[in-house]
Amino acid sequence: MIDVDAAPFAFPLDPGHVALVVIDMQRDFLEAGGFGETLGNDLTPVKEIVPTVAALIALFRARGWLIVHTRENHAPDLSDCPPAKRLRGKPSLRIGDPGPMGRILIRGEPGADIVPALQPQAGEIVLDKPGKGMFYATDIGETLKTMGITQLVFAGVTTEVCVQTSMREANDRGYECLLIEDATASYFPAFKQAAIEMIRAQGAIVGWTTPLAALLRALA
Ligand code: TIU
Repeated sequence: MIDVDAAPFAFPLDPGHVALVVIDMQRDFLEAGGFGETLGNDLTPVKEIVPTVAALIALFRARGWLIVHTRENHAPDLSDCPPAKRLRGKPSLRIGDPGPMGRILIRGEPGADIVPALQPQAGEIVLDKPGKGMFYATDIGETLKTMGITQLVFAGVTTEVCVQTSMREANDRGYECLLIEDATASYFPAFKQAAIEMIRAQGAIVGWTTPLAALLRALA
C-alpha cells in the first residue's frame, strides 16, 4: 500500500488493484455546439481541466495501470434514452437532434467522441453508458471484478452529475474511490466544491479527494 495524502485522511493506494476512470471527457460536454452548451452552460471550467486529466492519464500509462474512459451516449434509434431524459428542460438541441458535431450524444457521432487531447490508447477500456452512472446498464462491474480491481481513481466531467453518480455507484459496490480534485470540473464551480465536500464528509462516506500533485508526490 502507498499512502496518498488526501482528505479526510490518507488514501491507501493498492498498486496491483487500482484503475483510473475518466468520466465523459467528450466533445459534446467540452466543445461549442455540444450537449453541454445546448443546456445553456459556460464551457470555460470544463475545458480548463484537460491538461491535468492528460497528466493523470500519463501517470497511469507510465505505471501500466488500467484506464477506463467513459462516454455518455445513446443508440442512434434512441432505444436506450428514456423520453424523460430526452424531453427534460428546454435545451436548444435535444439528445438525437442534428448539431454542428453530428447528432447530440449519439454513439459514433463526432460530438460523442472523447476530445482529441485525451484520446484512449490500445489496451484501455472505452465504456459507452446511457446513464449518468458508469455501472447503470453496462458490464463494467463484471469486467473490473475479473481484472481484480478494488480501487477507482476518478477524473472527468461533470463533478456533481456523472462523476458523483459513478462514484456513489462504485462506493455501494465496495470500491474505494479517490477523486482527483483538479482533474474534475463542473459548469458550476460552486457545485464542484460542494460535491467534493459531500464526497469526503463523514469520514469519506463516498470516498477520498486529493489534488493531482499529492498523487504524483506519493508515487514519485
Ligand atoms: N457527463 C455528465 O456529467 N453529463 C451531464 O449531463 N452533465 C451535466 O452537468 N449536464
